[in-house]
Amino acid sequence: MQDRAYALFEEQQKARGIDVEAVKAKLKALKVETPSWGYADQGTRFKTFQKVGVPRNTFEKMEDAAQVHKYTGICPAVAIHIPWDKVDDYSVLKRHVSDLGITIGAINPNLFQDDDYMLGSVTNSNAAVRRKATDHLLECVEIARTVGSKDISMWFADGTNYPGQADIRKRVHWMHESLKEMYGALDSDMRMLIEYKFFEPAFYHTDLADWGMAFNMANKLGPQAQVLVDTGHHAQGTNIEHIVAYLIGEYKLGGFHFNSRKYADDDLIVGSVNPYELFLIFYQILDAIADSDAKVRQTAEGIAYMIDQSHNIEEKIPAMLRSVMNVQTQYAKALLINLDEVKDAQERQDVLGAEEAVRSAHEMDVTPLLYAVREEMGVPVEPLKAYRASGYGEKIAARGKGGASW
Ligand code: PSV
Ligand code: MN
Ligand code: MN
Repeated sequence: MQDRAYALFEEQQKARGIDVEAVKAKLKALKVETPSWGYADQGTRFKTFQKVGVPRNTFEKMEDAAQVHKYTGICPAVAIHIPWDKVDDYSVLKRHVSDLGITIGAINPNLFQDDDYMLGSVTNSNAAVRRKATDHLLECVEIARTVGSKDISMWFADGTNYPGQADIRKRVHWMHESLKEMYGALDSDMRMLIEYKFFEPAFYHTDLADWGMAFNMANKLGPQAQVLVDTGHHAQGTNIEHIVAYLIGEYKLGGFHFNSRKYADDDLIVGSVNPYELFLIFYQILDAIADSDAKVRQTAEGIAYMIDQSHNIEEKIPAMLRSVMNVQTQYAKALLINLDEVKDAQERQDVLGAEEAVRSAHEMDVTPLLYAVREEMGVPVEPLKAYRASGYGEKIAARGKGGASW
C-alpha cells in the first residue's frame, strides 16, 4: 500500500518536472533545533502548570530532546538558555549530550530574569547594570566556545512602559556599545543572531521592535551579526515571508524561531493554524538557494531553524514531535514547487500562472514522500505513534511533579 502510494507520488511529481531524489536528499539534510526550555514546566503569566515527568535539570532536558531526535532524525541540536541551563562545568554537559548522540545548539543569553534588569539590561541608564549585562553576553560567548556552539541568539526584553520613561536614542547607543564589545569577542566562525519583538514585556516601546531595527543593529556590528526571525513576534497580518526574502537579499537572515503567532508570542505549535505561511517562508528560502548570487545562496543555506515554543497544556515531547513534523511537512511541500515554472510565469507576467505554480505544490499530499524518507533514514515512519508506543513517557513519569520551570 505504502509502496504503491509512493510509486504514484513519484510518477505524479515527475510529470510536474520535480526531481524526487533531489527532494529526498534535501529533506534528509533538514535540521531543526529544539529548545531546552520547551521540555520544562511552562505556563502563562496567569499560571504555570506542573506536569508529571518534566525534566528536573538541564541534563534531563537533554535526554528528552534526544528522544525527539531519535524519532525524527532531524533534531540533532538543542538550544540552551543561560542561566536557565546554568551548570557548573559546561564540558560535562557537552559530554552528556554527545553520549546522547546530539549536540548543543544556539546559546541564548538571558537578560530578563534578574531584578537588576527591571528597567533594561544593555540599555539601562545605570552603567553598572549595562556592565553586568555585557559581562553576561561575554560569558555566553565563552560557553559557546566550550560546548562547540557557533550561534548566540539574542533577545532583549528591554523597553519602556510610558512616554518619557527613558531616552530612546541613548538606549540604542548603549545597546550598540554593549553588542560591539560582544562582537569583538566572537571567534571568526561564530554568529550573533539578533531577535526582535514588537511588544512585551514592555508595552510602550521595545528597543528592538522590528526587523528593521534588528537589521540596522546587525549592519552596524558587521557580517557575523544577522537577524533572527521569531514567527510569533509580529503583528497579525504581517507578511513574514516578505521580511524573509528581504533579509536574505541583504545577506542578513541568520535564523528562525518557529512557533505560532496566534498566541502573540512563543508557545503554540508551529504550523498548527497557518501552515501556508510556513510553506511560503520555505518557498522564499528555496528560491534564494536557487539564486545566481552565491552570497544569497550561502545566506539561505546558513539559516538556522529553531523551534521556540514552551508548551504549557500539551505533553512536552509529543508537542515537540508534532512541531518538528509540521516544519518537515511544509518544507517537503515547498520542495515540490517547480521554481522554473514560477519564473517562467513571472517573465510572462502571468499573475495567476505564477500563483498557481506556487500554490499547487502546497496542495500535494506529501505523506508517501515523508514515509519513504523516514524509512530511508532509519526512523519510524510515524514518529509520534512510535514515541507513544516506546514507553519513554511512562518511564519519565517516575520523575514525578515539580520539574524545572524553564
Ligand atoms: C522572547 O519572547 C523569546 O522569543 C526569546 O527568544 C526568548 O529567548 C524566548 O522567547 C524565551 O522563551
Ligand atoms: Mn524567540
Ligand atoms: Mn517569543
